[in-house]
Amino acid sequence: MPKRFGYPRNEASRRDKVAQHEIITKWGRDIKSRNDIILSVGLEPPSGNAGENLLRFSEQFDNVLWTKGAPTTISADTSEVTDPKGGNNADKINDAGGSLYQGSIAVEPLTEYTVSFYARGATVDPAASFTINQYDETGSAFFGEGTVVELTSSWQRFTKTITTVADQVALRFYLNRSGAAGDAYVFGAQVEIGPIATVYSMTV
Ligand SMILES: [Ca+2]
Repeated sequence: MPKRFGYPRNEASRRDKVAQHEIITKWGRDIKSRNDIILSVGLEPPSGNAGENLLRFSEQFDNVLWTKGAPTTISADTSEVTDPKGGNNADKINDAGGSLYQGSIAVEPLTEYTVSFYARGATVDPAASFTINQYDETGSAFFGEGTVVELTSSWQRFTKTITTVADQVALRFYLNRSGAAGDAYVFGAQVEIGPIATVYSMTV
């Protein structure tokens, strides 16, 4: 039976987590009543309920903490598109194929985490796509099913909930573009504990 949350031992912190869990759970039910799938597109949570974003450099995919698998290269802060927050902080992923990941995300075994990111294609036809992979860095292995998301010429927020495997203490946020076509734009990646994506929280 997967744990939904690993509560810290500190009592004040535990109470905060419980309160946050109640908010998140309520919002999660609202989503699931409309859209009972692990992948949600274009849904934004109510503001002010941000979970902790476990990623670093959440909108700086050019940073060395993001590994670029060939032939992927990044054009940072492109002026070709306006990012979902109205700025020019979105990054362009050049070329189809390749991969983009950030590793060493500390997690607890058998616990739900939700990954999310904003993306859009540079062209609609052929549509660009990503596969959201599940990767256990502790055991150096993919697990479970990857989820393919199709991009359009508009920004969408994609989310996927992953339950870590036994003994797993490190996860990768892992996007694969194998078989994809076209360039793509990305922004605002997040990994957080729990079964839903809360409001995006930028990290450096
Ligand atoms: Ca950027």
